[in-house]
Parts: sequence; C-alpha cells; structure tokens
Amino acid sequence: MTTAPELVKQAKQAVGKQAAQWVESGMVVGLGTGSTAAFMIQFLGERLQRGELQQVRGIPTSFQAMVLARQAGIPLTTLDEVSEIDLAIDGADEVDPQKNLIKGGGAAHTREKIVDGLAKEFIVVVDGSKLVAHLGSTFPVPVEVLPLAIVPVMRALEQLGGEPEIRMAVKKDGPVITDQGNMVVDVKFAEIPDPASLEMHINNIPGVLENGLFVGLAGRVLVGEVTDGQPQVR
Ligand code: ABF
Repeated sequence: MTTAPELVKQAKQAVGKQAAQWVESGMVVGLGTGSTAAFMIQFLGERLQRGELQQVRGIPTSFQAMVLARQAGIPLTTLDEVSEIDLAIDGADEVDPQKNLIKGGGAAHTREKIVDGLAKEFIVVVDGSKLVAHLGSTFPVPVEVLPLAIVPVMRALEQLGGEPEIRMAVKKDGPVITDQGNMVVDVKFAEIPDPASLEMHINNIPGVLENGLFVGLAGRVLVGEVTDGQPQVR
C-alpha cells in the first residue's frame, strides 16, 4: 500500500514516466495538470531532448502545464491550430471502477475537460490512493463558477443535495481564482448514484462554467504503486 508522501511521490513519478512512453513522433498531446502529470511532462521533455521523438506538440490544460512544458522544452500549440488531439495524459482526484473521474483539485478541470475530451485517447495517470469504489467518497466535486453568480449557484447546488464551500487560497486570505479568472466551489455529496446525471444538472445551473465530474471520457488508467520498495505501474 502506497501512503507515505515519499512513496506516493515515487508512485506518481513511475506512472508519469510510463505515460510519457505512450507519446509517438508527430503527435499532438494534451498536457495535464497536477503533480503526476508534471512528471509526465518532465519525462516527455527528456525524450524530446534525447531525440527519441520528433514533431511532438503539446496543448497545456493550465498555466501550470504551460510553464512546465516550456521549461521541459516541449513545443506548444493551441486548439485553434490543430484539427485533432492524438493523446491527452492527465491526473485525477478519484477514479471509480467504470473509469469515471473527479478532477479539479488543481482548479484546472474546465480546460482539462476541453482538452482531454477532444483527445482521441485520454490516459489517466494516478497513484493507487485515487482508486475509489464510488465517486465522491473521498473528494468533493469541484465546480468553476463566474464570481458574479456565486450566491445563486451555491443555493442551486444545495438544491441538488450538495454541501457547497468556496475554495479558499492556502493562506485563507481570499478565494482560489482559476486560470479563467473564476471561483471554485467544492461540493460534498452524501452519494453520487448517477455521475452522468449530476454532471449534466450541475452544468445546467446558470453561472456554472464546468464541473469536475468526467464521465465516460477516460480510456486507459495507469496506476502507480510502490510494492516492497519497488515503484510499479499497472
Ligand atoms: C489535475 O491534478 C486534476 O484534475 C486533479 O485534480 C489533480 C491530480 O493531482 P495530482 O496528480 O497532483 O495528485 O490533473
């Protein structure tokens, strides 16, 4: 069982490295957000620098991914300039047995859903702690909200049976602001029996930009674990 922070880091590193091996020359790659995707970006950059790959272009899912990709030497492009995304590689906060996800712990789920959803293949990279029997059991559903609508949106989220809470910055001196300039509400649900329906109902609230339920988008799920001191990916 991988739980200590150093072991979790090793698991994320192992899965990030393996995911970078799925990239082939000529591909347009969606670059995910978070610490696991960051390892993938680093290893992908190293493959490019070694000359193992040519003509790869990345589409970042956040400012974080954009900066890391530039540092790693990965050429970037935009959705305006490509007709398709071959592969997206991104992390998650929860993965259920049907490969439905909760994402958005990094407040990047709006761009992530656009990029990951457009990809021909979307590979999820997680450490074993992210696997759950039911979505919502360990993590609330993040919702990106236009600031002017924050009060009515929170009321509507309560009517859907959730307990919404505005996400605050680490120092608690203000709300977290997304790359798009919006706020994030984390919504705890006692249970999520139908993730697809909840995803749709939340997005129907005026003022909501996007929520972190990713239903039916994930393809392969790569899981990193450290067993007997050895990082492994399954
Ligand atoms: C992003 O980073 C998110 O959608 C998810 O919230 C988070 C996963 O973080 P980490 O890989 O650091 O555990 O992919």
